[in-house]
Amino acid sequence: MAIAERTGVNMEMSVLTDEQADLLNELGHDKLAWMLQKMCETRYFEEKAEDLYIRGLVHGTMHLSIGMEASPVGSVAALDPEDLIIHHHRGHGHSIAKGADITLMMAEFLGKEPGYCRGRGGSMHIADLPGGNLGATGVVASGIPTAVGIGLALQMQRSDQVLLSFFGDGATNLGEFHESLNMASVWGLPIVFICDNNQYGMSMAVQRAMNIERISLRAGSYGIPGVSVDGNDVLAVYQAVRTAVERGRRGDGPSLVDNVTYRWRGHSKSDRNLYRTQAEIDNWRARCPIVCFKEVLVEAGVMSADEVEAIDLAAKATIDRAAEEASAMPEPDPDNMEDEVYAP
Ligand SMILES: Cc1ncc(C[n+]2csc(CCOP(=O)(O)OP(=O)(O)O)c2C)c(N)n1
Ligand SMILES: [Mg+2]
Repeated sequence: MAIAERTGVNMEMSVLTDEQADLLNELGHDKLAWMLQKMCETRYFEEKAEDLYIRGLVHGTMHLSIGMEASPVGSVAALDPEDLIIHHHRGHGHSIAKGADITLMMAEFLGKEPGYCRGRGGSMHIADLPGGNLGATGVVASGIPTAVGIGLALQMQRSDQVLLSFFGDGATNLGEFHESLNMASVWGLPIVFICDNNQYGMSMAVQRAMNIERISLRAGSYGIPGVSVDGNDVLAVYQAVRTAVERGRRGDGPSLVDNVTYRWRGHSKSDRNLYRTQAEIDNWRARCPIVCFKEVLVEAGVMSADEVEAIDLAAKATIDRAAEEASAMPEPDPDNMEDEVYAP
């Protein structure tokens, strides 16, 4: 089945529209270069993490977002630096886009003492409070009510900050999602609820778990705007999230943005991909968000093909260097390894 027919979202990205051209002008060269850099860093970070895992250097599991990079990067690109994010178990791209130190992320991954959570949290718990990244939990949907609490605090403080609350498609079937959107709507909180819709919750296809065509339709129940966009098109994501961020900053309340995308890898490291076909995976791999963005940038004359590849190579070098530095960092000491694991 064609992707557009299956998802109800127009995903033709090959021709540069007038709207895309205006958006490219508005964003400008440096911001677009930053977006490409963050997408490439996310891709290479996860490829490196997977490699380290296969070599037995990472303990526990991990959830890779390879193929989904446009969703976190396009979303965070719509924020001002002082704005906030709270994300979920598939959150490497969110952390990288929000400016996390990649060496410290890699150190956390490898269980090293200088890591973001002193090596005690691992892949799912990369938080960077000074950078406005309020972290994630592995409990599906539990970040969404937390976002409502943060949004309420921002409102009570009369802050100009906006919060992005990220979650997966599966999370939108939990009660927390519905209660949170209702409460955020009633209170008019400055939150953008963003679904990184990779179309599966573990092995459950999104269409089998709901009887509506698009997740964004759920916004109607709570009287807030909802939109589903091509989540492999970083410009489309940026545009939708920017509109929602502006609404939040004006004090007009929350919105829901559904970024329809796809994860190329399995759910986590124990996945055997028995619930989907190779043809389906190949179909989405052919629409790589990074390749598509590079094509748009070159086609629009924003950058030469050489510049695009230089950004890609620099991102790869950043990740290789981060992995090397993190590998040499010390592990927690047996005497202190329970620090910060239990509440005092
Ligand atoms: C409350 C809760 N139920 C079940 C799980 C097990 N679990 C971990 S990830 C996941 C799928 C979540 O799907 P989705 O929200 O679409 O996020 P994705 O993994 O696709 O990024 C499940 C069921 C959990 N961690 N927490
Ligand atoms: Mg999912």
